[in-house]
Amino acid sequence: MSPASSVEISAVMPAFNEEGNLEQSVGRMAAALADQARAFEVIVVDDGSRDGTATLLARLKAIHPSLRVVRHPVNRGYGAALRSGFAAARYHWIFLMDADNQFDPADVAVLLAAATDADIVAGYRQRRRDPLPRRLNAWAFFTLVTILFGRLARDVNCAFKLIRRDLLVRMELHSEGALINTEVFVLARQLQARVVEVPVQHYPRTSGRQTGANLRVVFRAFSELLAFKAEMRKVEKAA
Ligand SMILES: Nc1nc2c(ncn2[C@@H]2O[C@H](COP(=O)(O)OP(=O)(O)O)[C@@H](O)[C@H]2O)c(=O)[nH]1
Ligand SMILES: [Mg+2]
Repeated sequence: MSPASSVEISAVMPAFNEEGNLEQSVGRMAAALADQARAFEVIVVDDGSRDGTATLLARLKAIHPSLRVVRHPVNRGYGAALRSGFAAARYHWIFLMDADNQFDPADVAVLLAAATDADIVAGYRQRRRDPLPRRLNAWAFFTLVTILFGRLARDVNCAFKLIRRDLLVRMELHSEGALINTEVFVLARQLQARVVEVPVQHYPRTSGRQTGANLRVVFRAFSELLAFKAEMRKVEKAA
């Protein structure tokens, strides 16, 4: 038994049109958690996928009893998907990982090794394996977030982190889109949560399409960001 095997983990994996990735990412996640956790569930949030994702997930449920599927009838966005996954989660730790095989779920061991005195263990990508336009866009967003909110984390949008569920339930999260990670860190700071950061490996996407640099996604993230900043100003003034 590994030293981490007393933990209970709900993995939350957002998926939009990931039929080429889910068999592998769900299989690897279930295997990693069977190895590392005393109890676990794998929650995939199918955010209105229009490819074969829903059919594939139904088939995977027969193979992996730990798999639970939450489905949005229409696509709502990354933040909405995470919030649905968080709401469905039952265990002590929530383990966020994207469904696109850009992370290795076995690296959860690296997060767990740092989890004892933490409320959030946030991975940061040592070397980000994304195309240049995606990295530039991420840099611009990260810079703006840092100007508006100060330093939150080394890699705010890294989709590989452990969050205590009892912390998450105290957060009123509203993001529908990619702002969700910023919202989590800002509220974590308000709640004086303990955040620990650890380096993790990142891999190129080999199947399906990245949407993280779509203009619609980017525009929504920026408009949510400005609205959230205005909201936080009001909260600070009232305090
Ligand atoms: N729920 C939801 N998930 C999405 C959406 N777009 C992408 N995803 C998922 O979010 C993860 C990251 O998406 P990706 O396009 O690879 O973004 P990037 O890695 O940040 O550039 C993947 O697991 C996608 O399936 C969306 O509109 N809704
Ligand atoms: Mg990705």
